[in-house]
Amino acid sequence: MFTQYSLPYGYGSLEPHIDELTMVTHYTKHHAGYTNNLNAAVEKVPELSGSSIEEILGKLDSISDPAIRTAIRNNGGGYWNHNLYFSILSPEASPKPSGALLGRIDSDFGSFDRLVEQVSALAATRFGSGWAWVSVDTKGNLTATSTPNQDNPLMDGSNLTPILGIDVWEHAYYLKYKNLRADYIKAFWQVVDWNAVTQRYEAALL
Ligand code: MN3
Repeated sequence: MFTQYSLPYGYGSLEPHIDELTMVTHYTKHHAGYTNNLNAAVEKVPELSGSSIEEILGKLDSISDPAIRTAIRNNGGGYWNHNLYFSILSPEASPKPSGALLGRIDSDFGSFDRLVEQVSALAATRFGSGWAWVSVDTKGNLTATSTPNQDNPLMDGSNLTPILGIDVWEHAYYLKYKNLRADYIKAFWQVVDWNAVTQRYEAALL
């Protein structure tokens, strides 16, 4: 049984950057739905029992039934992606990254501001629904990419592990920002918990 990440902050605590109704709907409807649908689909594939979600997303091709494979891709992606998204947000003002992560950002992007620019551009130009990511490879190199739907870099055999993700599905911002996705992207950076991102960066290198 896969369970949703438990929010350590209130639904309204990211206001005014991310509004309460969006958070309630996003977490209790969308994320809960992906989680329930993932569990229902995985139950139909005995070979997957005991596998972690990361293992499952890394071997989608091993699922022979195409309908179940699609259900696990979409809902397993939705489950994992939102666990990441909600866990790297925080109402507390968080200092920008420092230490080894900042060094990597400087060498791979040029500067922290350049990272924000590049990821924002990927998020803004993702056509339709999807995500923009900052991922780390097994050597600690950082890369910014974007994927459609609920896909993520764990699915593509690239050895990239996302440590930050921006959800640019309309359900993530439309109640407050309507068609102004760029405004939501700017607001997103105001509530990123860089301590959580740093922990994910360090964990990926272990
Ligand atoms: Mn979403």
